[in-house]
Amino acid sequence: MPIAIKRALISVSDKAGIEGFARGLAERGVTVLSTGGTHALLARSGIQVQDVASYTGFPEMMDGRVKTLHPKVHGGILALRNDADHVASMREHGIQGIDLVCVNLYPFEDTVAKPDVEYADAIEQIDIGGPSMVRSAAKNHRHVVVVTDPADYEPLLAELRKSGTISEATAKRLALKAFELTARYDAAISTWLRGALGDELDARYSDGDSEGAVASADEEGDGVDVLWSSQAELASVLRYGENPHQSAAIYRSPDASGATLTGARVLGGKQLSYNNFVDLDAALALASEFTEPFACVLKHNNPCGAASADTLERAIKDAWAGDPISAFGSVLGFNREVDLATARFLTAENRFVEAIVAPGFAADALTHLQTVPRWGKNVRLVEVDAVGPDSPGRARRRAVPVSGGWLVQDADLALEGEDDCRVVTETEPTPEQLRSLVFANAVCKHVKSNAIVLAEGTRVVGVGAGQMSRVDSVKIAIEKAGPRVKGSVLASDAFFPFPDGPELAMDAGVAAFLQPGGSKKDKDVIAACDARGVAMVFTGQRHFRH
Ligand code: 93A
Repeated sequence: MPIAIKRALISVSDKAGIEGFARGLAERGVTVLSTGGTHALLARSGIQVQDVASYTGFPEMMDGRVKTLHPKVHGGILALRNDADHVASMREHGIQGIDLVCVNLYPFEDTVAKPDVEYADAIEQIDIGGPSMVRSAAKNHRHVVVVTDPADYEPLLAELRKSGTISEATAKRLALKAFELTARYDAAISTWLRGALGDELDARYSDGDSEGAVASADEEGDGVDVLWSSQAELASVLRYGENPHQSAAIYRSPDASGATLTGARVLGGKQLSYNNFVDLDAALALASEFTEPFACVLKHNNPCGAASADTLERAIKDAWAGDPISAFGSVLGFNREVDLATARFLTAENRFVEAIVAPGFAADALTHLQTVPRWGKNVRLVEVDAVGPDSPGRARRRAVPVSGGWLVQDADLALEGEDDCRVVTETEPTPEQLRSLVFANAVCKHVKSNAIVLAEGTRVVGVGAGQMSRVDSVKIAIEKAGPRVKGSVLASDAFFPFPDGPELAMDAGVAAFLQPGGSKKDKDVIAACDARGVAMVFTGQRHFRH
C-alpha cells in the first residue's frame, strides 16, 4: 500500500537542504516534529514545526543524550497501522503515528578522522537516538518512510506532489539504504574503538605476545617478518570500503614515515576514500620507478597514461594524452614537486581528477589548485616527503588477505635497464627503441596481468590490462593506441606463449618488443619477428601483478 504522510519527525545533524524539505512537507499539510537544534532552525525559517519535547512531555536531557528515546516516538514509528492491538495501544497511551522519519547522524566518522581527537569527544559523537529511529522506521517500512540522505529530499517531494503518497517500492529502497547506513556507522565505531583500546585489548585477549597476525618466517628478519601487528595504529576510519555497503579503515604501520601514504600530508580536498588509497598507492609505486620528471594517470589501480620528459608539465601533458577519455576522474602520481604550469594544465579544459600524490606542491601551484572552482574543495592533494627509486617510503612487501589469513611477499622492486636486455632477433633495436622499451617495461610492471604496454619515446600510447589471455591484452593496447601504434614499441609483463600476440602487434605496426622470454615457443616467437625484420629483446625477468 502506498504510504500517506501525515506526521514527520525531522532530526538532522547535517542541516543542508532541510528547510526546503520541511517546508515542502509542511505545505502539504504534514505535521512536522523536530528535535532541539533542528526545531530552532526550522522555526526561525518560519516553518510550522512542533518540538518533540512538547509531544513526549519530556525535555531533552543529559546534554542531549536523551532526546527522542521515548515510547511516544518509537511507538509512533513502530506501530503496525493495520493491527487492532497496536492501534489500541496507540490510543491508550496518546501515541500518534509518525509516517516519515528524516534523520542524519552525529558526524562520528569525521570526528575520529581528525588528528588528536580526544577519547571523550569521540564517545560523545556516538549517536544513539538517531540510529534507533532510523532502524525503527526502516523495520516498519510498510508504514513508514525513512530518509537518511539529503539527496532523497527532492525526489520524495516530487513523488508526493505527483501521487500524494510514497510508494511501497520507494519505502523499501530507503529502508535498505537506512540499514546500510547504520551498519556502516556501527562498523566505524567498533573499528575506532578497537584502535583506541590497542594495548588494553592485547592484555586481555592474548597472553602477552602482541605481535601480529603474520609472524617471522625468517630468523634474520630481512625476509617476510611481521607484516601486520596489533601495534599498527588506526590512521583513519574511511567513509566506506570499495562499495558503500563495506566498512573500511586504514592502518599505519609502526615504521611509516613522511615518504609513505599513511604518513602523507593531505593539503586539501574531500576525505580520502578506500578506492583513492588503492589508486594513490599504485600511483606512488609507479612514480617511484623513475628519476627523470614523470607523471602517471591511474584508473582502477592501472595506469592509462604515463610519461617521462624534461619537465613535469611536458610529462603530464604526454601522460594525459595517453588516454584522455579514461583520464577523467583519475588519480595522478608525480615524482617532482607540482609546479604552476602543471597545475594550470590540469585545471584547464574541464579536466578533473580525484586525487594527486606528489613530493610537494609549489606554493603558487597549491593556491591555484585550491582556488579553481570544482577543484578546490574536491581534489585530494597528497604530499609525501620523497618519490623515487631510493625513497624510504617504497613498499618493501605486499600482502593480500586470503580466507583465513594473509599471503605475504616481498614487493617487486626489480627493474631492468638497457644492459639487462638481450637481443634475440637478427634485427637490433635502435638506441631510441631500446630506451623506449625499457620505459614501457617499467610501466608494464605496474599494470595488472596480463599486461601489455605500447610506448612511443617515453610516453605510453596504449595499455592492455588484466585480460585472461595475453593476445586479448595486445588487442586492447592496439585499440587504445589507435594510429599511434605505428612505429611504437611493446613491453609484455610475461612471455608470449605463442607468436599470435606479436603477429597481431606487427600487423598493426609495432616496431620492437620487450618480454622476459622463457616460453617453450620462444623459438617460434623469435622466428615470427625475424620474418618481418622486427627487433625483440628478452629481460629474463617476469613482472606478474595479480
Ligand atoms: O544523543 S542522542 O544519541 N540521543 C537522542 O535521543 C537523539 N535523538 C536524535 N542523539 C539523538 N539524535 C540526533 O540528534 C540525531 O540523529 C541528529 O543527528 C541530531 C539532531 O539534533 P538537533 O536537532 O538538536 O540538532
